[in-house]
Amino acid sequence: MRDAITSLIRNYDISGRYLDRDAIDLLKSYFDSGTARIMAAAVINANAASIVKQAGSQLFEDVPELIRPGGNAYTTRRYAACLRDMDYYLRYASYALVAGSMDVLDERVLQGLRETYNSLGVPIAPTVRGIQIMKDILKEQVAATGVANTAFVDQPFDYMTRELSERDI
Ligand SMILES: CCC1=C(C)/C(=C/C2=NC(=C\c3[nH]c(/C=C4\NC(=O)[C@H](C)[C@H]4CC)c(C)c3CCC(=O)O)/C(CCC(=O)O)=C2C)NC1=O
Repeated sequence: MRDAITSLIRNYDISGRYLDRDAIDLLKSYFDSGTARIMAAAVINANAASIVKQAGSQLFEDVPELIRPGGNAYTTRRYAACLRDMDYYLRYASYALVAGSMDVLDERVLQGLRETYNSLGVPIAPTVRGIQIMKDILKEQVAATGVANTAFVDQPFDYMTRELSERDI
């Protein structure tokens, strides 16, 4: 599992280079955005349960057949599994935000996930929708703390969305 710094150092070490202009620019942007990324992690930590709950309610309102008989989130067990998955996505998004790298998502979340979902009949499209709803809720909350540009918050959520919906296995 790598963060932005360890990935950078690794790449430079492999080719035996000193940290050049590009490396310095990358480092600067990583540290300049540090406070905002930490703020996002703090917001997630303080509000995770309510973000998941709110996003779940919104998702089931938008796609009510999920919780009707025959729906994948029907029965208490599967409903709980669905919210637990949303919680995983949110928690790992907070790690990726702090790391400034999506590596943790590849390694801990996305590997084999599509196969698991396909074999259990967990529908991808509404899962992606749930991830996007959490993103929107989080962005509003991060903005409310005074962070001017919340675009960086998109990254892990969009990454998981993309990998879940497009990767061909
Ligand atoms: C940390 C990384 C990680 C992830 C991501 C993860 C996902 C994950 N979700 C699962 C199940 C599940 N996931 C869902 C999710 C949903 N169903 C819906 O209709 C909705 C669209 C969606 C919620 C948004 C459901 C309902 C199940 C249970 C399916 C079943 O057992 O029939 C399973 C099968 C095993 C289990 O039930 O625990 C895994 C491995 N596990 C992990 O360790």
